[in-house]
Amino acid sequence: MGLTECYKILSAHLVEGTLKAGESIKIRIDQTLTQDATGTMAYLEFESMKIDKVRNELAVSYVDHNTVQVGFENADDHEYLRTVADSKGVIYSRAGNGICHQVHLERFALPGKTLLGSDSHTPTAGGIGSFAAGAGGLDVALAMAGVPFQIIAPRVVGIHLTGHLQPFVSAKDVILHVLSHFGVKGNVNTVFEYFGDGVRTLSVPERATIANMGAECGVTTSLFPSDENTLAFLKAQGRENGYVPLMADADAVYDEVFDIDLSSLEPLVACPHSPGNIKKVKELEGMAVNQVLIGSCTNSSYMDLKKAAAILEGKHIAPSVSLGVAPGSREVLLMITEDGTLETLIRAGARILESACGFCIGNHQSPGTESVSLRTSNRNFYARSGTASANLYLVSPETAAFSAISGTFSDPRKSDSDISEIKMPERFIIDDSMFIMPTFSEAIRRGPNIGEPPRNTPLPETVKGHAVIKVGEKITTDHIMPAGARLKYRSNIPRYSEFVFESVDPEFPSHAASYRDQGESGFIIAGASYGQGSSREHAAICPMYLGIRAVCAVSIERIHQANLCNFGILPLLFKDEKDYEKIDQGDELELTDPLSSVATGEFTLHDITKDLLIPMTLFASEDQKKTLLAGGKLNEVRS
Ligand code: MIC
Ligand code: SF4
Repeated sequence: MGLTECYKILSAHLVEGTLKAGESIKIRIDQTLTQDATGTMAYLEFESMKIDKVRNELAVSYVDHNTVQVGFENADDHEYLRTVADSKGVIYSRAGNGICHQVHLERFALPGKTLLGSDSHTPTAGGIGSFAAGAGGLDVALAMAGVPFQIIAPRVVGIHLTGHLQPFVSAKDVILHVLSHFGVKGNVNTVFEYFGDGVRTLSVPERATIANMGAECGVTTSLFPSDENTLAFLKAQGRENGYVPLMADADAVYDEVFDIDLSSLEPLVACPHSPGNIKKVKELEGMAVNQVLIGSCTNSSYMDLKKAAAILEGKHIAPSVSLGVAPGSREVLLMITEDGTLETLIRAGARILESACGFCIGNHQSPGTESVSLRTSNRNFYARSGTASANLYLVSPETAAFSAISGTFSDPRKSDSDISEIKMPERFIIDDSMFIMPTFSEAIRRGPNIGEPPRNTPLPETVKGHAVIKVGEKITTDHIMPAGARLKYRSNIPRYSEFVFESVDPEFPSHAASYRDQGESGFIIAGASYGQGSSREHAAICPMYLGIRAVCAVSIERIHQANLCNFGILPLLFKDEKDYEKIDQGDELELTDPLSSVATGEFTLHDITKDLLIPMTLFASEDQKKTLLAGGKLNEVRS
């Protein structure tokens, strides 16, 4: 039986375990990337391992999330990241060089390689044929230390593409269509692998858009074949030496196949407050739009901006609309400057924003009260924009640009512009001067906001306390640990912990801390798909700091589950989902004999208030069980 592309890459990197869907395996990681918001913790953790320099093939540290610099914290973090990169052998991508995933795709990602990044959109590099996964900072730090990465060998869903996209229908519409079918939960330990004739009609940046938002389905990664288009992209980046052809065998068998006829797709939109809430643009036509933002690691490539500019050319945005454009990288910015696209955008009324995450993470450009914001980014979670009452809609650059002109939701197929000639250039402008190569000569500099990552205590004999919070399903890491204005505290756990569950229950930090200070263990009770969204390990570290010892949920997403284990928080699943209903916030809870329960994986949760015994399953691999007993990976690697 032939192999899928996914299993070809995994078997070339397998270090431990059997390559069979559902089995726990360990793989060698070739490349790593970090970004500044998760990177400071990752490098502090790496430093605590007392290793002189990184041991994987390539490690890159990007600065793209916290570039607002209100106050000293961001700049101090950048300086720490620059100096620690220099001393540990990491390439440093300075602020201004662009968004990690866009820049990595342009300058480093290669077919057949494994890439681990401390950001959930690392799978963007699947567009070029890398097996690229997101992880918490500690797992990336370990990969930099040369430690193999543990995953569950995935089931592979083949997404069979035929036909070709119609004018004004875009790669974003492909992934929104995938989201409408697979949804945002229930896809853990799965890889989406694209194949079929339709693949050849998509350029690498278009494939990257599709792979990027596979993260919203919760899959481990998404993969495209490496073919003549991959070679063309690598040539245009002056990197054709790294090309290897790679695809599934003709007789490869997928666990499931989903067919998409690209010719039949039409412009789609993800409606508030979930990327899985999909409608057709034409269903919303006429609805007033207040803000349009084009950018983010999903849709900020050169062709994305060229297409948006072609639609805007000779026109002006509606008076009621604010249009912002953030080129994904300095390369994209140089390209659009040279060929006049930038001027077209400016003349149409666009506000040119920094090549960074910016609006996508709620760092700026918060929309007005109850306003409608159209964005080309990938997440429209509640309150992520910084304005809780705003409604965020995720669309393609074509839909965004065309709607900005009329000030209402508009189907771009009605545009009179011609975008059919916009193709990938044969050569991009290559200027690597914003990468700093390590010299191993700098002393590491730490500002006052930068503190040690806290350690948990080993799992105690008694885990007894209260249900500090009870939340529903699809709780994202943005609900748990807000970003935006709070991002600047990423390197300061005590301060950042004051904002845990800020948009859900602002009293949570004080309640949790007061239980903790009385010597109790805190519990979080949650519905399905807890911890979806980002890789931020702070969504585990900060609750841990506040005394949380167990998350009892209907289901937990992959990266968050790993982060919980890494910091010694027990991820427990209800054996019978209906038991979730029986526990109330504030109930007194105890885990019966936690130490021996870790070994068996079978726990009993005693709801003392209701006098109920609830069976739970520990959601952890054998290695993770050891980590949980030790109270987290930092205790393991330091001992
Ligand atoms: C995101 O898009 O949510 C982020 C911000 O890039 C996160 C990482 C973080 O929280 O720092 C992610 O996707 O992992
Ligand atoms: Fe940055 Fe947004 Fe991409 Fe996250 S999703 S890496 S915040 S651009």
